Amino acid sequence: MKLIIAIVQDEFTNQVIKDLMAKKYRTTKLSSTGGFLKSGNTTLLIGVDNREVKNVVSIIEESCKSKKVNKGKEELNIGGATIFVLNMEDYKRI
Ligand code: 2BA
Repeated sequence: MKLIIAIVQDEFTNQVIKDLMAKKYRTTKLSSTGGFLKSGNTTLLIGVDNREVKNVVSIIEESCKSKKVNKGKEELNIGGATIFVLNMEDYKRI
């Protein structure tokens, strides 16, 4: 199994969760803050079978779009989502 950690811009969170739920994927939503911009974002934890990873990543990609923001004189390109896929040693629901 894999644990997908997706850091998503807040404006896309509701749509992503709705789309994941529609496909019966379980997800946990955590409020988080970007270290660089110090503004709110959302971290989603999604545990899935290995074969589901591609599908989950596609669902996230569909709703999350990158955008440009200004920080001082700098223009930053914030990704729609930052995704980590980790091997999960064990998964239990008790
Ligand atoms: P923030 O840390 O607030 O970063 C927001 C955006 O600022 C980044 O977008 C990137 O365009 C820029 N940025 C971040 N650190 C920078 C630096 N040291 N120098 C110049 N520009 C920098 P994204 O890369 O799309 O990241 C969006 C959010 O995803 C981040 O918010 C952070 O919360 C998370 N993130 C991204 N990469 C990560 C990583 N390797 N580990 C943990 N969290 C990460």
